[in-house]
Amino acid sequence: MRLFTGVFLLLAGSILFAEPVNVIFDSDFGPDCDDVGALAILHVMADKGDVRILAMGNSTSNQDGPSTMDAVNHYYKRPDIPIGALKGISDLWPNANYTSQLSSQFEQDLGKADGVPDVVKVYRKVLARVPDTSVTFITVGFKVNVANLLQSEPDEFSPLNGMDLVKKKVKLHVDMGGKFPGGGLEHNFLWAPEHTKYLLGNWPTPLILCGFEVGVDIRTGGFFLSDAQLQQTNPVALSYKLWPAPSEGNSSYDLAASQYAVYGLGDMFTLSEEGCADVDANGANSWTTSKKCGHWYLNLKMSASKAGSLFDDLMKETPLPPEQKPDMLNPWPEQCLIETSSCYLLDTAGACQVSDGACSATGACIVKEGLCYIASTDVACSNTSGACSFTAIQPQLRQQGVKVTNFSNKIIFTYNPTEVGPVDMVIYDLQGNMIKDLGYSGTTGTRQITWNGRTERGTTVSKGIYLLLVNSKILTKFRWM
Ligand SMILES: [Ca+2]
Repeated sequence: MRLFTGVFLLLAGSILFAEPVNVIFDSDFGPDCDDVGALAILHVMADKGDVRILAMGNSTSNQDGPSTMDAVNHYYKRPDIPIGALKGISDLWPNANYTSQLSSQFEQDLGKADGVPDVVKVYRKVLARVPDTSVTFITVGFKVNVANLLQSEPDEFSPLNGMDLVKKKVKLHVDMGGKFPGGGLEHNFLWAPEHTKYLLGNWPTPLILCGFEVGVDIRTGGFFLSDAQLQQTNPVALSYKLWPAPSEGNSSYDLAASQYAVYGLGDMFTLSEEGCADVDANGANSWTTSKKCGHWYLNLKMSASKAGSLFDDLMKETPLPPEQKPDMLNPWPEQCLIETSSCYLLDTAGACQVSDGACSATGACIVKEGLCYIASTDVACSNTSGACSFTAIQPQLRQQGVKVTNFSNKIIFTYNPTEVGPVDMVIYDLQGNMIKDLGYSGTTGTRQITWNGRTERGTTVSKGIYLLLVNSKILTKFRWM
């Protein structure tokens, strides 16, 4: 059984959030129009200052899915929200009734999904720069993206793998899928069932499941169907027309999940006791209360008609102009840039950790004349004043790093191995030619190794970029001046 500190506080109803809830919205644009409705109400909640939409991704293979999201974001005057596309799978609901028309009729600037960034990269980049345990994931489609995120490797955005990055940055996952408590086949779980199983078996934060039964009778968007004028100006209205939603309104599975993610239980939901959801090879789900694995499911407490009216009221709101939007002030400004002589490079992509005593950060960086410049977009800053406050360095990563100090006629590498034994330390040029063997054998502890810029034969190297391999891993890339 996994233990979650403070989980009961987290799950308690009627929480008044002083700060907007930071969400990443993962959705299957195409198979239903309630995804469009869910994104619409999230935008309206953002206009009220209750949520901040950090990023979103599409979990279908639909080429127009991401740009349809972008069209909705443009309509709500948040055209710059990062959007990612599913990569590597071409047959997961590639067709839909509304995406192609919305994408062509309304303003968007993404184009086809093939040209849209990989959703896993988009999520990793955003997660790397936000404060710890500050993000709520909303997954209202297939589970491919979140499962792939969990299994992602360290990259230019974070030295953490996907599991550790999610553990560090995400506080809660609200997932629309499955049927509870009886179980059965449900759309979001049964497509790509192996990804569903991976998510349910491995997600490291509390997972709140909003099952089929919660939203099926909450009917919304019926008012869009008879308003031809609105369908010309509002992509949400047109999606309900083209889907087509039934005249009594469309089921609101994804709107219900989004409502919970932002407002908690409120007077709309109650929560099951903790249990464990699973799926079989066909994606049919089951629910076991005797096992505790950090899963809970929602029950609809309010009448479906009242919930539907509340959602319809949100979808009828006119988008606020940008200057009136309370969420538009970026709480993690990109102008944060620190210059420091203490630079611990982790890989050739430039991921590094830096510290100047007051601040520290992890992210992509550039080494120039012995100083380390960290790319601002990868820094977690907790205020808007321009002063940076960074997440703490992880000591074990720092210990394994190499410090580079560059002088005019020599370079000093400071290495702090965590294990006793030989240290292979070799300099290569970018063509892969070995330049100098600096290896040594010794105990743990800080060791400084000086290189005078000469090859094994004693000739001076030309100016340029070189690589330092330590124990078969490229630990730093540096410039001989
Ligand atoms: Ca959906």
